[in-house]
Amino acid sequence: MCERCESAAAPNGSDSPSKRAQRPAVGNRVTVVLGAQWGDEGKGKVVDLLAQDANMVCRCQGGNNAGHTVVVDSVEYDFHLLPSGIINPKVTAFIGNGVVIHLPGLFDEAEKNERKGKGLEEWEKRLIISDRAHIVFDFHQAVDGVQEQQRQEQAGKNLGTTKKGIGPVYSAKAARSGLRICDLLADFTKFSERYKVLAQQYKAMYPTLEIDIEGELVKLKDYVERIKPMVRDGVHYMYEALHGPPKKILVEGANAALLDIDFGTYPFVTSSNCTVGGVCTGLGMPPQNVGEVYGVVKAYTTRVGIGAFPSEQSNDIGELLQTRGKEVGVTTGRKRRCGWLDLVLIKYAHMINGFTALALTKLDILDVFAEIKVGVAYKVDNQTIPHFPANQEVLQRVEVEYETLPGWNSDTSAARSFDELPENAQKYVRFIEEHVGPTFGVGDESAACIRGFTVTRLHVNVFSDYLRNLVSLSACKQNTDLRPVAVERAVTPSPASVPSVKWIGVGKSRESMIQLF
Ligand code: 2SA
Ligand code: GDP
Ligand code: MG
Repeated sequence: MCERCESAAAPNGSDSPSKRAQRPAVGNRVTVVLGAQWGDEGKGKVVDLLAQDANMVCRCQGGNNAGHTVVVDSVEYDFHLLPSGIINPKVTAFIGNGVVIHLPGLFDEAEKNERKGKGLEEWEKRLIISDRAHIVFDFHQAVDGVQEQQRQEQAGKNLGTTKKGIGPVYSAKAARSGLRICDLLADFTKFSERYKVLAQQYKAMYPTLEIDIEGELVKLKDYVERIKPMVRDGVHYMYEALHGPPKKILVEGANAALLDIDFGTYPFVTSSNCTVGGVCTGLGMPPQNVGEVYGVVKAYTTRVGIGAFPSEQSNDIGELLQTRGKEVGVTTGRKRRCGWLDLVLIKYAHMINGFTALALTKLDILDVFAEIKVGVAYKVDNQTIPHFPANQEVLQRVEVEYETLPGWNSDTSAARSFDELPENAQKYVRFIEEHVGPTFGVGDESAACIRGFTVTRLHVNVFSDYLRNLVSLSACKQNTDLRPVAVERAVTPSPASVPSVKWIGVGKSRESMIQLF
């Protein structure tokens, strides 16, 4: 068995069984759920579903800027810092070192979700917090607001942050002036000194900022005893979870690929790595323990906040998506901007994350459209561009090339199997699946004969035969160095590179998720 992908063969086919037996066991693998667009794809719902038989659910990055909605038995839960899987009373929830924690926010959220009518049970006994996680203070949130105001005044536009202190606290972490949970629980006098220095630094930078230092310290001290039983050395805790008895471990990504600090639409991004790398750095675990990586894809695109959005529909279509999809921010109540599904950005997210499967949500929102457009390529100055642009001015200028698919004009919300979906809805799903595989990029000359093709699991065999013929018939005439073997390697993607849709959402509840085998 290949240990990474659990397929029958090792990736390069070179490991003998005896060699493999000598290697230490990798341990449990985590299943990761990541947003493939600009967030709010329905990650919370997917995590809740997968958490039905999970032992542990983790958050690895972000803070209470995230908003994950889960509906169980018609009761709606909103999570921001707590992993959504915590609804399952058998699950242990772990908040890793990569998360930034606003303690009042954490307790408020938990208490809201356990109040009468909601069923969050005994969360305090089931929540584990890494001692290396950074603390968001009230002044970080205030600074977030001041920075947004300054951006507006100085540059004529802000970033549209959630004002939850995310940028300031990750900046302090990088500047090495931040304070962590382990500092709060150690010597409170030393913690207070460092808190005062940090507060003074911010006051020097933002003279209008008011911080009640002594009052805040009293409140923080109150949290020490409350959180002490939950705090562990996160690395050790994770190591034991991975190497102890078999466990089903889930990781819930917050925000999404296009909001990632490195790969997102910078500077209109959040301040953490919302892509797969953030799982290892945010939990303290090796990459070989990453198993399935689900990319959650909304059947159309939304974005909350400022920044380029190539497939945005600032018209009746966008309005209809917004109202039907009830596209309103869970944390801030802002209206989400809406547009057609953009496969260029899903492919880009897949290149970074290596999705092993997709969960497609909110297909039901498209039920009323006579025809549905899907973005399949970007043009700049009338030239198709082969990659997702890094520069925001360029991204603002891209023209999206769409394919138009027929709608299904009927209610899908009662469908519980793929066969029960209208034919055009099935085609829409297959269209997405077929277009998320990578576009080939082998050497320049050879790329000339295959540029523009996308290979999917469905056509990989046919296509590689076709390419071999094509290469031997024409391209090789021009380039004697182009050997079919090189092309063959290029057109045989690993299973991880061609994700299939495993779940389709046609409603808010768990039951409305259709599983595809
Ligand atoms: P921040 O607050 O510094 O992380 O904001 C930076 C950008 O990241 C975007 N962002 C989000 N986008 C979608 N959903 C988010 N969570 C909430 C939700 C958002 C809400 O689930 O609805 O309630 O408005 C989220 N969090 C951050 C943000 O819009 C900025 O563009
Ligand atoms: P997350 O941040 O990715 O967890 O997503 P949010 O919870 O912020 O936003 C997704 C919204 O869509 C929530 O209100 C969900 O209840 C809702 N939702 C999720 N999946 C579906 C679906 O398949 N159909 C419909 N109609 N709503 C859905
Ligand atoms: Mg959300």
